[in-house]
Amino acid sequence: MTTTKHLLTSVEMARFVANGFHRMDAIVPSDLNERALPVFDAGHQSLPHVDYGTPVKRAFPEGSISRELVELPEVAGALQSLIGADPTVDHHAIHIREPHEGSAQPLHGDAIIDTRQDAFDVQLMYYPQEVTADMGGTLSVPGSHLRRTNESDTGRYQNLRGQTRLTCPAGTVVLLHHGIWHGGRRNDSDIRRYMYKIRFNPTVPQVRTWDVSDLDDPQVSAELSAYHPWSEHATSRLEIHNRIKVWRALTNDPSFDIDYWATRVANRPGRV
Ligand SMILES: O=C(O)CCC(=O)C(=O)O
Repeated sequence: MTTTKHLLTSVEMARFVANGFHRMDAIVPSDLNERALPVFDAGHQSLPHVDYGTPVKRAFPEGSISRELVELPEVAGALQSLIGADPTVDHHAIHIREPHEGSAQPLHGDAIIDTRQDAFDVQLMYYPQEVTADMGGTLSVPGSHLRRTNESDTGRYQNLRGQTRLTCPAGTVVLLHHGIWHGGRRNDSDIRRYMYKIRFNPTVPQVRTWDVSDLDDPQVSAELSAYHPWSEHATSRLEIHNRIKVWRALTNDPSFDIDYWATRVANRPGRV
């Protein structure tokens, strides 16, 4: 991943920290989408086996769909911004929602409780075909990623205010924080729906890995202060507090704050 041309801005990074995802519609060229469809149709065995923690270039040979996907300038730039240079591949998989399959996947996060506040994995989701409302697009809950849960503990929630069910044009890529609550919806259409997921682990500190020239833009704090409708107004402050901690880590600025919240609760006069 060599590009520096398509790095995210600080405002976009702050939006990711608040929402837990970065969406890029129709950025994959149609010839790559067309090549991907029969490969994905053949299922998981059509993917090369990748050991946990394999560097991207070793995991995905030159000319492979995966390599071309991650080297698209918009994808490479967004990945570099979110996870830093030279991430490793944790795992990759093809997710298929069968036509009229009759059930949805329960809401879940792809991890046991993960308490990291100064690092996160990025999950890439790639949709090679148009996903319409009845095709069981991926449901996700914006802003849920910093609410620590244990894998499928959220499975009993059927619907949450503010959830989004993905519909998108062919060639859409979404990059997600590993903690986001999500699940494949029921496919009520006649069409098989494909999603290819790659999980990346950082190998460098995730500090100022994006285009920081707008770091002082007041819109950064505005993005980090977003409220999501799934939690009460007061509880939403906990998420903003969590985001302040993530932003401090990402910018290596322990003094960053919004409305003095983190400074106030860390105040211990006289203690080292
Ligand atoms: O099929 C989908 O849309 C989501 C599947 C998924 O992300 C999962 O199984 O963890």
